[in-house]
Amino acid sequence: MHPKVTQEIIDSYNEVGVAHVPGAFSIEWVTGMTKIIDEAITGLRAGTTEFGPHQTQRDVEFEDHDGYVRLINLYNRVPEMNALVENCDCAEIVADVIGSDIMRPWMDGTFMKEGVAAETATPWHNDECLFPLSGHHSPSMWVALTDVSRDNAPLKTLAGSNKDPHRYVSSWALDGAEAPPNFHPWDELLERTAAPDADIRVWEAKAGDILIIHPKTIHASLPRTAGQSGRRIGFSLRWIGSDIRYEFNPTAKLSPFQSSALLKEGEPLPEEVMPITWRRNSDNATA
Ligand SMILES: O=C(O)CCC(=O)C(=O)O
Repeated sequence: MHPKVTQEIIDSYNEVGVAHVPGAFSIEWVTGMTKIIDEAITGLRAGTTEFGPHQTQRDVEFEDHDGYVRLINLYNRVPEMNALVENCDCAEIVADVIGSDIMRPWMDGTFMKEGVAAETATPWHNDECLFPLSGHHSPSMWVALTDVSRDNAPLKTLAGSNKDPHRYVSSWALDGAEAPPNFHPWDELLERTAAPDADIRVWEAKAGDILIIHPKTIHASLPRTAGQSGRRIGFSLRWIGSDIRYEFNPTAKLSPFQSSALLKEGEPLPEEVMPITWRRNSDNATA
């Protein structure tokens, strides 16, 4: 087992749907990742950087308003970002927490918050509802790239939602798609988070900490209310582990790839488009 992973951390993942691994990344790593993200955002804001369509990778999405930057799918377009992740031991940390024997990085999101507008809050959702996948090994590895105190837009989660037997029809679902019978309405998800007895946990973090979030865990963020200048940056990388299979989801907008031609129902995702970057072996065995 990786030395930063304890049984208590694994139990937290299984019980409440989030594992907090303090100090998973060094400050040098955090500084390097922040620089890459800053360069991309500066270029996108100035119009000097463009990420055009890609043969296999999904489009880069960039939203920038009300003090909230949402930048999706940068990971596979920026080799330096890829190298930073591959040359550290985060895949092993996540694998040990979720109990996977292989790991493949999938899609990423950067969530940067500046100012104190109410819009700096991320709305309640879970990630799984948009995935055309079955299995549990598709967590988010959310990295705090700044300190994230209570007034700096920490993540909040509905404890235990990771154990939901059902899925939800996302508010971003494809229009008009007929959901399978085990999908529940989105309003139910929102009602659960607003219930007086909802077990809501708030996850403050230090720069370099990671939160490993189960794909079913219902989560959101508080708004940024910090009086000081500065910002809050979370970088979230979704991983695919051993138990994930392709499962057609008529409501899903998120294909793992730009083209679905290579995906086969009930089968693991093909390695030629989503390589396995970490495997359990005798050096990193969990026993
Ligand atoms: O950092 C945030 O505010 C949102 C992160 C998030 O919702 C996610 O990674 O799915």
